[in-house]
Amino acid sequence: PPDFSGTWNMVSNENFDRYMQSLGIDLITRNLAKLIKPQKIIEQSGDSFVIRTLSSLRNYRVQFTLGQEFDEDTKGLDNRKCKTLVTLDNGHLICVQKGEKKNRGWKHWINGDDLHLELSCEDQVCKQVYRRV
Ligand code: RET
Repeated sequence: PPDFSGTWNMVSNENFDRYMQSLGIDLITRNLAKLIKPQKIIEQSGDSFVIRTLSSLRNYRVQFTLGQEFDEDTKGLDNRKCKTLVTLDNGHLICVQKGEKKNRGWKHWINGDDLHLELSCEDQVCKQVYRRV
Protein backbone atom coordinates (compact mmCIF):
# COMPACT_ATOMS: atom_id res chain seq x y z
CA PRO A 1 0.00 0.00 0.00
CA PRO A 2 1.19 3.55 -0.72
CA ASP A 3 2.54 5.81 1.99
CA PHE A 4 0.88 9.20 1.69
CA SER A 5 3.05 10.69 4.44
CA GLY A 6 5.05 13.74 3.55
CA THR A 7 4.94 17.31 2.41
CA TRP A 8 3.42 18.07 -0.95
CA ASN A 9 3.24 21.35 -2.86
CA MET A 10 0.48 22.17 -5.33
CA VAL A 11 1.53 22.19 -8.97
CA SER A 12 -1.85 22.32 -10.73
CA ASN A 13 -5.48 23.02 -9.95
CA GLU A 14 -8.30 22.58 -12.48
CA ASN A 15 -11.88 23.75 -12.02
CA PHE A 16 -11.31 24.91 -8.43
CA ASP A 17 -13.49 28.00 -8.88
CA ARG A 18 -16.53 26.03 -9.95
CA TYR A 19 -15.94 23.48 -7.18
CA MET A 20 -15.88 26.36 -4.66
CA GLN A 21 -19.02 27.82 -6.26
CA SER A 22 -20.81 24.51 -5.82
CA LEU A 23 -19.95 24.72 -2.11
CA GLY A 24 -21.37 28.25 -1.98
CA ILE A 25 -18.06 29.93 -1.16
CA ASP A 26 -18.26 33.69 -1.61
CA LEU A 27 -16.66 35.54 -4.52
CA ILE A 28 -14.01 37.36 -2.50
CA THR A 29 -12.78 34.15 -0.87
CA ARG A 30 -12.87 32.33 -4.23
CA ASN A 31 -10.82 35.01 -5.93
CA LEU A 32 -8.19 34.90 -3.19
CA ALA A 33 -8.23 31.09 -3.00
CA LYS A 34 -7.65 30.77 -6.78
CA LEU A 35 -4.34 32.63 -6.44
CA ILE A 36 -2.78 30.47 -3.76
CA LYS A 37 -0.93 27.19 -4.01
CA PRO A 38 -1.58 25.29 -0.81
CA GLN A 39 0.73 22.74 0.71
CA LYS A 40 -0.47 19.34 1.99
CA ILE A 41 1.16 17.79 5.00
CA ILE A 42 0.06 14.21 5.48
CA GLU A 43 0.90 12.06 8.48
CA GLN A 44 -0.08 8.45 8.06
CA SER A 45 0.48 5.75 10.65
CA GLY A 46 -1.24 2.51 9.80
CA ASP A 47 -4.91 3.28 9.27
CA SER A 48 -4.75 6.72 10.89
CA PHE A 49 -4.26 9.95 9.01
CA VAL A 50 -3.87 13.63 9.68
CA ILE A 51 -4.07 15.80 6.56
CA ARG A 52 -3.23 19.47 6.79
CA THR A 53 -3.91 21.88 3.95
CA LEU A 54 -1.80 24.96 4.57
CA SER A 55 -2.03 28.30 2.82
CA SER A 56 -1.50 32.00 3.48
CA LEU A 57 -5.28 32.42 3.32
CA ARG A 58 -6.48 29.62 5.58
CA ASN A 59 -5.46 26.27 7.00
CA TYR A 60 -7.60 23.15 7.16
CA ARG A 61 -6.95 20.01 9.19
CA VAL A 62 -8.76 16.71 9.01
CA GLN A 63 -8.02 13.61 11.09
CA PHE A 64 -9.49 10.17 10.49
CA THR A 65 -9.11 6.43 10.70
CA LEU A 66 -9.90 4.31 7.66
CA GLY A 67 -13.36 2.72 7.82
CA GLN A 68 -14.57 4.82 10.74
CA GLU A 69 -17.25 7.39 9.98
CA PHE A 70 -16.78 10.69 11.81
CA ASP A 71 -18.38 14.11 12.13
CA GLU A 72 -16.52 16.58 9.95
CA ASP A 73 -16.94 20.30 10.39
CA THR A 74 -15.60 22.02 7.29
CA LYS A 75 -14.79 25.10 9.33
CA GLY A 76 -13.02 27.78 7.32
CA LEU A 77 -14.08 26.20 4.02
CA ASP A 78 -17.87 26.13 3.54
CA ASN A 79 -18.66 25.67 7.25
CA ARG A 80 -20.89 22.64 6.92
CA LYS A 81 -21.26 19.46 8.93
CA CYS A 82 -20.75 16.14 7.19
CA LYS A 83 -20.73 12.48 8.11
CA THR A 84 -17.42 11.55 6.59
CA LEU A 85 -15.97 8.14 5.77
CA VAL A 86 -12.55 7.45 4.24
CA THR A 87 -11.54 4.07 2.87
CA LEU A 88 -8.57 2.75 0.92
CA ASP A 89 -9.35 1.02 -2.36
CA ASN A 90 -6.59 -0.16 -4.64
CA GLY A 91 -4.17 2.54 -3.46
CA HIS A 92 -6.86 5.21 -3.69
CA LEU A 93 -7.87 7.04 -0.54
CA ILE A 94 -11.59 7.59 -1.04
CA CYS A 95 -13.62 10.01 1.04
CA VAL A 96 -17.40 10.35 1.06
CA GLN A 97 -18.81 13.43 2.80
CA LYS A 98 -22.50 12.86 3.49
CA GLY A 99 -24.48 16.00 4.21
CA GLU A 100 -26.41 18.80 2.62
CA LYS A 101 -24.40 18.70 -0.62
CA LYS A 102 -24.95 15.80 -3.01
CA ASN A 103 -22.06 13.81 -4.43
CA ARG A 104 -19.51 15.36 -2.10
CA GLY A 105 -16.11 13.85 -1.45
CA TRP A 106 -12.52 13.50 -2.58
CA LYS A 107 -10.00 10.94 -3.78
CA HIS A 108 -6.25 10.91 -3.24
CA TRP A 109 -3.74 8.70 -5.01
CA ILE A 110 -0.02 8.71 -5.69
CA ASN A 111 1.69 8.38 -9.03
CA GLY A 112 5.48 8.60 -8.81
CA ASP A 113 6.30 11.86 -7.03
CA ASP A 114 2.82 13.25 -7.60
CA LEU A 115 -0.10 13.25 -5.23
CA HIS A 116 -3.40 13.52 -7.09
CA LEU A 117 -6.51 14.94 -5.48
CA GLU A 118 -9.94 14.96 -7.06
CA LEU A 119 -12.52 17.01 -5.19
CA SER A 120 -16.22 16.57 -6.02
CA CYS A 121 -19.36 18.44 -5.10
CA GLU A 122 -22.68 18.17 -6.93
CA ASP A 123 -21.78 18.20 -10.65
CA GLN A 124 -18.29 19.72 -10.27
CA VAL A 125 -14.94 17.94 -10.16
CA CYS A 126 -11.74 19.80 -9.30
CA LYS A 127 -8.44 18.10 -10.14
CA GLN A 128 -5.34 19.03 -8.22
CA VAL A 129 -1.80 17.70 -8.38
CA TYR A 130 0.81 18.10 -5.63
CA ARG A 131 4.50 17.22 -5.88
CA ARG A 132 6.57 15.68 -3.13
CA VAL A 133 8.92 18.19 -1.52
C1 RET B 1 -8.36 26.81 0.97
C2 RET B 1 -8.28 28.33 0.97
C3 RET B 1 -9.51 28.97 1.53
C4 RET B 1 -10.72 28.62 0.72
C5 RET B 1 -10.79 27.18 0.36
C6 RET B 1 -9.72 26.32 0.49
C7 RET B 1 -9.96 24.91 0.16
C8 RET B 1 -9.53 23.86 0.82
C9 RET B 1 -9.85 22.50 0.48
C10 RET B 1 -9.31 21.54 1.25
C11 RET B 1 -9.45 20.16 1.07
C12 RET B 1 -8.89 19.34 1.94
C13 RET B 1 -8.84 17.91 1.82
C14 RET B 1 -8.27 17.24 2.82
C15 RET B 1 -8.02 15.86 2.83
O1 RET B 1 -7.30 15.37 2.00
C16 RET B 1 -7.28 26.31 0.04
C17 RET B 1 -8.05 26.33 2.39
C18 RET B 1 -12.12 26.70 -0.15
C19 RET B 1 -10.73 22.20 -0.65
C20 RET B 1 -9.42 17.22 0.67
